[in-house]
Amino acid sequence: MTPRALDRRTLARRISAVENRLPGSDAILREAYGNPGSARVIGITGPPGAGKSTLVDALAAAWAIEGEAVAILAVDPSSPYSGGALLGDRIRMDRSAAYPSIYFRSLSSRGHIGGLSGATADIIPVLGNARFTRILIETVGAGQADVEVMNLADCVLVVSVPGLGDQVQASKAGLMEIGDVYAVNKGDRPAARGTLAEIDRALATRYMGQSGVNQWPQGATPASTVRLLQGVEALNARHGDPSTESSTWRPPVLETVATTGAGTAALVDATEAYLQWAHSTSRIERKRHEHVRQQLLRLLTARLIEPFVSASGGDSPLDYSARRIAAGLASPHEMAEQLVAPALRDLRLAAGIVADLESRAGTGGV
Ligand SMILES: Nc1nc2c(ncn2[C@@H]2O[C@H](COP(=O)(O)OP(=O)(O)OP(=O)(O)O)[C@@H](O)[C@H]2O)c(=O)[nH]1
Ligand SMILES: [Mg+2]
Repeated sequence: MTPRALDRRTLARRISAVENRLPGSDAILREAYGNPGSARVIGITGPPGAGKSTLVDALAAAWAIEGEAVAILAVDPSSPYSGGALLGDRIRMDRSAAYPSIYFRSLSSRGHIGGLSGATADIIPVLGNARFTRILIETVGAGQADVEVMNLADCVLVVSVPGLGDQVQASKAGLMEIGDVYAVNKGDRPAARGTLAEIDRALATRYMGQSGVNQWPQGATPASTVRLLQGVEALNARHGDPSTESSTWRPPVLETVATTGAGTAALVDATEAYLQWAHSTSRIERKRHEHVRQQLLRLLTARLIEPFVSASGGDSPLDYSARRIAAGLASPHEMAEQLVAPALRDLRLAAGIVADLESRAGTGGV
């Protein structure tokens, strides 16, 4: 299925409007959030040069052949000056370029109040609303912005490569916590098997005695891999706690050669299996609700704090208050109370706010 009668130019204009909060973007978002379609979001992350773009290209083509309408979002958290890298991505997208149902878009703007992840969060429903069924998001596996973007995905695919060495892999421990499916790319290199076994062992340590709903085989558990498994809570949040939940997903580890496409069919299957499971256990639904809550919280925080930090001419209320604290006139706690008390009164930020919103909705106010 090709996207709804929304031509590429209209879609690009909508995304730019949302990305940069241009006039009209709220109308676009209202429609998109209310009618987000049935898209599944797949995040692809991993170290620089692992072959993520090549793999995304192969995966997009594989999904397109199966009749999916695929959107690719290349997100660059590192800097807005990355024209070179993104141009490189375009050049490597030569397989997917053959399919009219594949749409490519890069994103490096910081014009959005929620930063890169805020912009990505808004663009996902816009793509879903345009009837894309698979949205692939590529980021470079480095830093908090990357993790935030990956949090928006229904399924996170971590791409690793042979030969990075135990040290480097360990320093990328963050990546070992966020994957739903692991791919060891560059399987044509001799060291690929070793890397695959290492990741598998690391996961086996975590899932000891638990086969997982998908029954992936487990290996031994050498102590050296334990350090890869810090941040147990983050892992549990994604996969369910193996010790308490009756239904657990044990992330599979697969070998690929992105340049030839070898292993990509199995990777598509594993991803689809995860998505099926996450849907059937309502994880996708719960996570999406949580995303919107988090986004609202970010926007509320930014809006409510703004009057305190902005200064028209002289001191901001925050600077003024800091000076009063330094002069011994109030404790920080007392100062915060004083600052917020009138705002709370005015905004009626108390019980009853939902009733107020509902009554306004009833009269067409919201
Ligand atoms: N030998 C081999 N080379 C590969 C494979 N997959 C990708 N490459 C090559 O690895 C290089 C990097 O590939 P990219 O797809 O740009 O990797 P990336 O992870 O997107 O890179 P960044 O976005 O810059 O982090 C390119 O020269 C690819 O042709 C593979 O399976 N085997
Ligand atoms: Mg890339």
